[in-house]
Amino acid sequence: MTQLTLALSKGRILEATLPRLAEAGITPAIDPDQSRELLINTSRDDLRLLILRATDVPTFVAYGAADMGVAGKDVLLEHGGRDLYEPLDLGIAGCRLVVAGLPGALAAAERRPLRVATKFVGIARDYYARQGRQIEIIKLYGSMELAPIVGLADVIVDLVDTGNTLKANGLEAFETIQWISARLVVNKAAQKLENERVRELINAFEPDANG
Ligand code: PRT
Ligand code: MG
Repeated sequence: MTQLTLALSKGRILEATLPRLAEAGITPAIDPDQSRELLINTSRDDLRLLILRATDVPTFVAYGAADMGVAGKDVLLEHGGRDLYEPLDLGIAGCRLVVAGLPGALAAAERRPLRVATKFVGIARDYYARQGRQIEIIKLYGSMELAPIVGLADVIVDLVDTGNTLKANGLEAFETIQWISARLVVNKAAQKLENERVRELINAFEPDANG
């Protein structure tokens, strides 16, 4: 029997996903957090895990290099979600995508294009295009919170959970673009060709399915 491959990322997604899998009787052969191995077998002979960078999960699943994956809705929106089914909202790793900045930042930029620093370039462009607001995007890969403080941007588009990071940097959230949670995604071909096993795994992920 061919193995099904489930793509996960270290950090929040793995932390929230492993307990779900454990409830369904699926445990990794080695602890992904303690290991540098990126391909990990599980207690089920027909299922293995791929440990990826969070932003790469939809790419591996879309190309069929993984049959299924768990990724944040933010990552899926930014990827575009083509060639992916999204059958299940896992309700884990929850947060909000927000526009944030120093107090008064929006008013200060009212008469010119808004300078937006973010790693979510696609999401930010869509959001402001829908409002007909002119913007200038500054693509960053991390530490977005710094951008308004050092005058690199008027606002950031970033994820917020507790709000502690914004607060610690003197920023406030102005607008919520979208509520975010982690989703199970499935490769379209795998959904057809491996329908039974894929459905079984989707069921295993449903919180109520395991009693
Ligand atoms: O970290 P890396 O660059 O490798 O990749 P990644 O940031 O994409 O991965 P990871 O594991 O950090 O996040 C995976 C997914 O978790 C994201 O795609 C989101 O869907 C989800 N998630 C949930 C979050 C948060 N909550 C969150 N708080 N992702 C990031 N954050 C950041 C936030 O931007 C802030 O900088 O965590 C920091 C703390 O947030 P506060 O508001 O609690 O202070
Ligand atoms: Mg991170």
